[in-house]
Amino acid sequence: MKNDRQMQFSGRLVVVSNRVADPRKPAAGGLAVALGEALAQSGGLWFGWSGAIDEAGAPGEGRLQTRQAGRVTLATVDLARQDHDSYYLGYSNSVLWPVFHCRLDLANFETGDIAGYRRVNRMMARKLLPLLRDDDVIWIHDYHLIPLAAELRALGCRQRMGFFLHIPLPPPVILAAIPQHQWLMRSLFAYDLVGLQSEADLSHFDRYVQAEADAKPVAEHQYRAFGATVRAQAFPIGIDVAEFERLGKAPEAVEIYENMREEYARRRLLLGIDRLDYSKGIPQRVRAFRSMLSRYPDTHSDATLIMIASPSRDSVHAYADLRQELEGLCGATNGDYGELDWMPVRYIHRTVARKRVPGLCRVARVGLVTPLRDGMNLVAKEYVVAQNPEDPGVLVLSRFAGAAEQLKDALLVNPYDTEGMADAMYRALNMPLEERQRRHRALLANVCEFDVHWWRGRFLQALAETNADADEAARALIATSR
Ligand code: GDG
Repeated sequence: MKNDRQMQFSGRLVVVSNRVADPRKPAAGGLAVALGEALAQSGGLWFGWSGAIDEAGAPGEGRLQTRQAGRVTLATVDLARQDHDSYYLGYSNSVLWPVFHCRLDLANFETGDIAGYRRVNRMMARKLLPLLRDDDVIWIHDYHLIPLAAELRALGCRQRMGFFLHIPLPPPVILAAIPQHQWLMRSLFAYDLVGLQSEADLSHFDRYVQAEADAKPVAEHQYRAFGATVRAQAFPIGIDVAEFERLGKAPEAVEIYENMREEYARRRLLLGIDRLDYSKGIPQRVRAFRSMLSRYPDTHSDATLIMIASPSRDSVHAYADLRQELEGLCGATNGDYGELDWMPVRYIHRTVARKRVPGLCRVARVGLVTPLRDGMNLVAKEYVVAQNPEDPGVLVLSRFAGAAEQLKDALLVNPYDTEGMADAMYRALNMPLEERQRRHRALLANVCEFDVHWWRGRFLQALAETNADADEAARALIATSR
C-alpha cells in the first residue's frame, strides 16, 4: 500500500468504469480489489453498467440501483438492448477497440453506433450527477467512457476528474482513421489528468494533440487546447503481488501444480492464458510453436503448448472468425505432429478458475505472452510472480505489449516474426538455470516495485497535484459547444 500516505484528497473517491465489481468478492480479481481498497479507505462510490440488459428499456434510459459493500457504495445502471448493442458491442468494441489496437481492417465505421455511444455516456452522466458531492474526486476508466467527463462538465460538474486508458493509444495516423477522432480527443481536455499505460502511448498523445489539435505545450506533457489545459502521464498498471502470492499458496493452486507436474512429468510445458481476442496474437503463437516443432525435432514428444483462451465478446463478428481460425490451427498441428501418447497443443476455450491460474503458471517452463498489441498485459506479471525463484520458468514477451517497457529481462519477441518467435521458444525451453534465475530476479523486482498499489497511488497523487480550478469555465464551454 505504498504511496497511499501521499494522497491529498479530503473528499470521497468516485470510480467510474464500464463494469462494476464487488471488491469484497475474491473472484473480482486484482484490479477490482485495488480500486475497491482505495474506495474503502476514503469511503467512496463505484459507478458503471450492471452487466444486465433491459430488453424492454428505452434507449438512453437506465435503471439505477445502489447497494452498499462495506464503506463503498456500488451504483449501477442496466442498459437497454439498443444501447448495449451500439455503445458496448458497436462503438466501443467494433470501432475503438480494433483501432486502438491498430486493427483498422477489423473496425466497422459504418454502423452509426457513435450515436449510441454518446447517448449512453450522456445517460451515465445524468445518472451519476445526483450521486456526486462537491469535494468528490472522480476517476473514470477506459475507452467506453472517454466523453464522460465532457458530459459531466456540460451538466455543471466542477469536480477534479482523471481518466485512465487501459488499452494502447495508437499513433496519430491510425487514430485519425476514426471519423470522430477530433471529437474524442477533444473530450480528453475535459479531464484534469489523462493516464496512459506506457511511454509509447504518451508519445502518441503528445504527437496527436500537437499535430491535430494545435495544442500548445505549457509544461512537460501538459497541453492547452480548446481553451482548456490537460496533463498526460504514463502510469504502467501493476498487479496485486501479495494477493497473487496468497492465491498461489492456496490449496487449489498447489493441487493443480502437483497434478500437472505429475501428469506432464516427461514433457516441458509452454503456457498461454488470454481472453480469446485478436489483439493477443494467439494464432501467431500457434504458428510459431508449429515452426519450432518443424525446425527442432528434439522438441517432439516433449514440448507441449497449453493454451487457455477464455471466451470473450462472442457476439462480435471478428471474435467468431478468430475462434474458427484457432481451432483449425490447433487441429492441424496436432494432426501433423501428435503421437499416440503426445498432443503438442492443448487448447481450452473456457475460463479456468482464478484460483488455478498461479499453479498453472508455476508448472509451465515457458510463459508465452505474445500479443500483437496490448495496453499492458497483466498475465506477464502474474507469470513472473508465480515462479519458483530456485527453478524459475522463462517469460517470452511481445515487444508490443506495454509490459515490455518494464520487463526487459524477458525474452522479447516480435509476434509477427514466426521463425524468430519459434527460436525464442526453443531458447526459453533450453535456457540454463543460472540465466533463468538472473532474469527472474530482475523481473520479480520490477513487478513487486511497480505493483497495483504503486499505480493507484501514483495516479491519485498526480491527480491531486493538477491545477483543477484554472480551466473550469473553459471546460464547461467546450462541453456545451459540441
Ligand atoms: C485490459 C488491457 C491491461 C485470463 N484468462 C483467464 C483469466 N485471465 C485473467 C488473467 C489477467 C486478466 O484476466 C487479463 O488481463 P490482461 O492485462 O492480460 O488483459 P485485458 O483483459 O485485455 O485487460 C490490458 C489491462 O486492461 C489492465 O489495465 O493490462 O492491456 O487490454 O489477470 O490472469 N482469469 C481466469 N481464467 C481465465 O481463463 N480466472
